[in-house]
Amino acid sequence: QAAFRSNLSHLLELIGSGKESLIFMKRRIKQLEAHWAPAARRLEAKLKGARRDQKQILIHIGFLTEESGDVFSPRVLKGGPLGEMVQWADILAVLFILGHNLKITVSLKELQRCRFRVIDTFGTEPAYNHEEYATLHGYRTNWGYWNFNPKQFMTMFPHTPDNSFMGFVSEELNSTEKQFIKNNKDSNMAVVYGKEASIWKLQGKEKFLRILNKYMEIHGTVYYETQRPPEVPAFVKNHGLLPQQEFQQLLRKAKLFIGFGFPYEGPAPLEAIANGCVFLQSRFSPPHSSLNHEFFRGKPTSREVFSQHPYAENFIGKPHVWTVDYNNSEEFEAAIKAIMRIQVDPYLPYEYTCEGMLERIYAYIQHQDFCITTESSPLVASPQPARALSALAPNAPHLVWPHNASLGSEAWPPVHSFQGWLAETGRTCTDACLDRGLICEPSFFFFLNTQDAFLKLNVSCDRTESEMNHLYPAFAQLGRECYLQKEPILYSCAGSNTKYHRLCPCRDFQKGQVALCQDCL
Ligand code: U2F
Repeated sequence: QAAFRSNLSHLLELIGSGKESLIFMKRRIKQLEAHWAPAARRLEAKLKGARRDQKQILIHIGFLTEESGDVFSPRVLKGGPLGEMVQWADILAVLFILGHNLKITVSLKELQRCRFRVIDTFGTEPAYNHEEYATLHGYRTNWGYWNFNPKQFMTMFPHTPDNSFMGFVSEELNSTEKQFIKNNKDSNMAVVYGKEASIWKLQGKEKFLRILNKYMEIHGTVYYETQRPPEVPAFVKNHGLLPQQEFQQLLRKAKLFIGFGFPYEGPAPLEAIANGCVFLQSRFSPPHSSLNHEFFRGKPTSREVFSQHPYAENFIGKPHVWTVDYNNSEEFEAAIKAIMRIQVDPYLPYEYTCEGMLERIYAYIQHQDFCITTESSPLVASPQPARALSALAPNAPHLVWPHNASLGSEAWPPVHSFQGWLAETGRTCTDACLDRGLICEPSFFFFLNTQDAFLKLNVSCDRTESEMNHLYPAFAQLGRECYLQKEPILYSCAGSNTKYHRLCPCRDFQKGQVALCQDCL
């Protein structure tokens, strides 16, 4: 039986020391200890004494091993990426607080065969995960092709629902702190996102920096070596790389946190928004992806990134997040002026609070089981057609689980959260579900991969084939052909083709906790 823990000293001992990266992680864990404890108490109360087994968990911090070259540790104090360490520190804290038995290794020699969960910042889409398919169809990269259940990959943001969203946390403020911050904002102060001097070399930034400087004092936290002058324009007040705690203090004063387009999808914008800043970022047109951008090249995803921080844009949005075209000076200037006039409250999505992360990881440990497949679960009913209430397609048929059906299984997520929809051509299942206020749920593809499902969705097929294709099950209007999926680990929320209407499994989700359905705890 696992028991919640509130004192993290033993965890700090387990982590060991020596590397700058480990020191950074330990400092973060210590700083957040006071935030984790009340969050754990709230979750414990919510779970009402539900039995939880204590797991033996081997945590292998692969990117910090000597065998992998450990490019991160030497750059911790030099403006290199910290996002990964933020996340690992929080994962360690969560697993320890939930009461599991941890062994932590940073050496390949200590890695053992076990039931894997892979911490995978940007995600791995199913087409890249299936070795044979990836090799045959040009999806083979340096990563991926491990033939895992795609839910075994755990990401930093909810990128593709094919993977599990792991996340990290940001400090949550109480109402007194929020009020204090609001009263003490300096509406002329902007902080630039980025710790490495290279971001100041990004093309075209002079124009918008000049505009910004007309209205605001610009601050930076860019690393520099004392013997060399900082490589930032003279009008920028550069504080140098700050310890996390001091960086938060700076954000508390600032009105604006401004991104220059890099780094992609890091923790800092969430921290800025949590501290009452507005985050201003550039729209990418055309979108960046592994097809056209060096940073994403070779990453096992085809995801198109439409701004520096898509999560901030899509899950938070205005008034906290403004995404504008930086090449359009008028649009940029109008945004700055508007931002200076508005008052915004500090905001942190629930899934990035300590309680939200504890709750999500608790649910994964309790319910995710990669040793059984949906195919073998003893379900005794099938989804039924229903009339849609969706504003998108008021009369479109879709599938739901009949309420009174006896299910004979403890499927997770529970099957009554399922809805099956036929997507418009060229639409991914991720988007088709979002269009209907739902989230794609790959474990439910199984219900749609039958001739009966096509029929119930009012699709009449002249011919049906079963093939390996990450877009299947799908329907091609031309030739009225229906395609079934032959390989279950290829089921994919990601991916589209103008030729196909994809059959999409969706589910409901909790507001602020997209990883969990309404009844998922
Ligand atoms: C992301 O990594 P980064 O490290 O570039 O991400 P940031 O958003 O800059 O934030 C990482 C942490 O750095 C901290 C801040 C954040 O929690 O509190 N920090 C700091 O301690 N001192 C400072 O002066 C400024 C910030 C992403 F997370 C990675 O996955 C990617 O590999 C990388 C490249 O896209 O971007």
